[in-house]
Amino acid sequence: MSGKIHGPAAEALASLSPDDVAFLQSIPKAELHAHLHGSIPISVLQSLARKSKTSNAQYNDSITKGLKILEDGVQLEAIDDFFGLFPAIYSLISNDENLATVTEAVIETFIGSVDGAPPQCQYLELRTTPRSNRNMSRRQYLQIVLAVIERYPADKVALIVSLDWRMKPQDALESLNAIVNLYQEGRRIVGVDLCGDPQAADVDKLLPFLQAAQAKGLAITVHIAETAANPEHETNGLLDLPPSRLGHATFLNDEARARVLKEKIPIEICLSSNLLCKTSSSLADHHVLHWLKQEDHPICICTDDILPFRNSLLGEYALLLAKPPLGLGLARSEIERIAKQGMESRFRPRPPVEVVAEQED
Ligand code: 6MZ
Repeated sequence: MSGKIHGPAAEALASLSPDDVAFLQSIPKAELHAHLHGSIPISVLQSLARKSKTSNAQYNDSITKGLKILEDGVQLEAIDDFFGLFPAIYSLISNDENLATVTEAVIETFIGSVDGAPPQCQYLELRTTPRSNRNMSRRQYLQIVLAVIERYPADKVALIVSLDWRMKPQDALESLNAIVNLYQEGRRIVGVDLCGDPQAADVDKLLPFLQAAQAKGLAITVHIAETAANPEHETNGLLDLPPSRLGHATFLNDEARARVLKEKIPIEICLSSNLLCKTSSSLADHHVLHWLKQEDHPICICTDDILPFRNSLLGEYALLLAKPPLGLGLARSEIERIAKQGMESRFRPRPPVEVVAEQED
């Protein structure tokens, strides 16, 4: 099944000359904001669906319907519609074998050479939310994902673990314990994220878990001000952490923007995602333009969810280079600078907290 990209990124890419495409392929890039279950190649999901259809009594029409929407490319009225796409995906990936299969497929999509093309990026920080089900605990979920990630060199792939706004405190605690224990065992977790449906946001509920992870030495990135409805006190509470990076940051007010600028917090920019979820009305209105006007404020260009958005990291960079209105028409030197900022915004693996042995006299 076709892995071709669609939407604004595809249009921007198609408008470039072969020399421009070769230029974009040649610059070292980091993908720092990609959700595992949102990044599964459609062909892999379809193959899991075929397997499940013949062997799994729980296969149902809503999965077929969900897959069809993903195959055709999503048409969203608003970001609220986006989160309803995931139950069909999750229902196909509830055992260790399928979870390992999709993890490998996503890593290969980003850092492997697909159809002979150069890799999308040189470094991938993949993020996922640990989910428990009758087949696995949250810790086991993370162990399966980490086992695949750790087959690759440490300078190529690392894991960010997401907490979800919809988690109950008990679920967040279970996730936190699994994250911290695995991190202290030296597993390749570099950071913790906060994501999920912004409508379910409750900063007071989840902030203590982020603070606890941070106190153990983990870097924090948060989906912040993703919609106009995210309240000021939530944004301020998250900025108080302070996070090491911000996801989206679409609706920061002037005060918050000034703080982010002063603290030089890198922003993960997901152009296609914002356009398709309609949190940005056009590229000409996109908040990336604000950050590009600031003196060297670090941003990184990311895909978010290539499965529903049918984009690619190369396509996201094409949105920077293509001439308006298809792209922002930035100079090559500026795009090189942005890509370098992305590489510099990586979370470095930190040494796990040492257990100090008692000295013998
Ligand atoms: C907020 C998002 C997201 O974690 O199950 N997710 N959360 N905003 C977004 N931008 C539009 N895109 C994805 O990957 C899928 C999960 O990531 C979060 C959602 O909670 C989604 O269920 P994992 O691997």
